[in-house]
Amino acid sequence: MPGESGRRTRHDAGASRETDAHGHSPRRAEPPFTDSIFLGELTLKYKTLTQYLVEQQREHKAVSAEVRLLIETVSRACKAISHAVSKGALGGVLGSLGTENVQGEVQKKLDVLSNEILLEANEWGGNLAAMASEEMQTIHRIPNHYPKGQNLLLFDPLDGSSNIDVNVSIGTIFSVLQAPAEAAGREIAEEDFLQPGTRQVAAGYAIYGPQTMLVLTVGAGVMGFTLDREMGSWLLTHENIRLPEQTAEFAINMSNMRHWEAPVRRYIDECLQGETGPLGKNYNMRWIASMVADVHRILTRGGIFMYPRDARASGRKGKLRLMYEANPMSFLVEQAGGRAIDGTGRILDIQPDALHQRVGVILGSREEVERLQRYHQEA
Ligand code: AHM
Ligand code: MG
Repeated sequence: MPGESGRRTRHDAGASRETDAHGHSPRRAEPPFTDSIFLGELTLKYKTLTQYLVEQQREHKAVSAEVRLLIETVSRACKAISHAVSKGALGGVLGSLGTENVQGEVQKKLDVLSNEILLEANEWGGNLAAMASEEMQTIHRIPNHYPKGQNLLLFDPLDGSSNIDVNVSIGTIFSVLQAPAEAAGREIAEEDFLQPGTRQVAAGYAIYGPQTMLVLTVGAGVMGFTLDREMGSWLLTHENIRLPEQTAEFAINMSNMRHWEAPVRRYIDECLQGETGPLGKNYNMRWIASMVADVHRILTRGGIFMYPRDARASGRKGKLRLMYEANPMSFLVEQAGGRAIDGTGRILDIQPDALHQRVGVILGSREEVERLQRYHQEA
């Protein structure tokens, strides 16, 4: 069988070999199928991120030219972060820096490096008004010597960074908003970022795991691109990711159980009762402690992820940050057919009051999230 594109693939190699009258192959060997031919096939077989974005801009009007270029720049920065992450000890990038970020968390060398990579890559492109990051106290305006655009970029440069040194999947999360009309002609302020998640024009994450992937939405479904490391291209390998409506797999940090609110306790208690309990099925549990990896699993095979608010003073509003963790992930999950709530309400509807605001997060397969929402309403 020739390859789909009509070109030959590795698999074709034996099929076309001529035989002599005795059924033996002639001594002249076929030219070997080199890696470059094979990789060429790969790039032809899959759509690239650039092709996908150009189509979304031209045919579906789902992205503006500015946002398209912005996503391409973010994705290029993610390639550089992926490279640094994969070097590990050899790159001298493991370990802590001895500093704390605005949340009082110890910064890893790779947290800071990833933040710098994203800032540098995005400063000069002319499509941004300002950026905000988990690793920076306040917003980063585009310096005056660069042209400015209409968009606001928010990111968690390296989420799950407690997992860096133990070689577990981590990732970059990003969200794109537009500067409000009233900001035209003046300096962008932190308040201009305080928009509900429903206003996001794009969101996504890059996951640095056994494969490096970029999972993206521009409001037209969720697309997964795998990084072809040899060619340096993002290839569309997971088109229109959909989340199963039901699940029997939950993700939560069980060590916080004594602090949970009653509705979360009730739900987990019911899951643990298995098929003889009220939910009538046996549940499995997974907790990677890396939101990108947990959400990626859920987008791939369903499930429910919870980092709920709890009774601790520190947990009262949840652990995860609304603007650059919960909102982009909720946008992706909803675009894939799932749900995302803070307990009683939809995360994307929350009007933020601070850049680094925390929020309870419950997201994933529709039926389970709706069940938890009912439990919160009944409590
Ligand atoms: P980070 O942004 O400082 O890495 O914190 C966020 C991470 C999430 O990726 C993950 O879901 C959660 O923290 C894990 O927290 P815990 O260690 O309490 O289980
Ligand atoms: Mg984070």
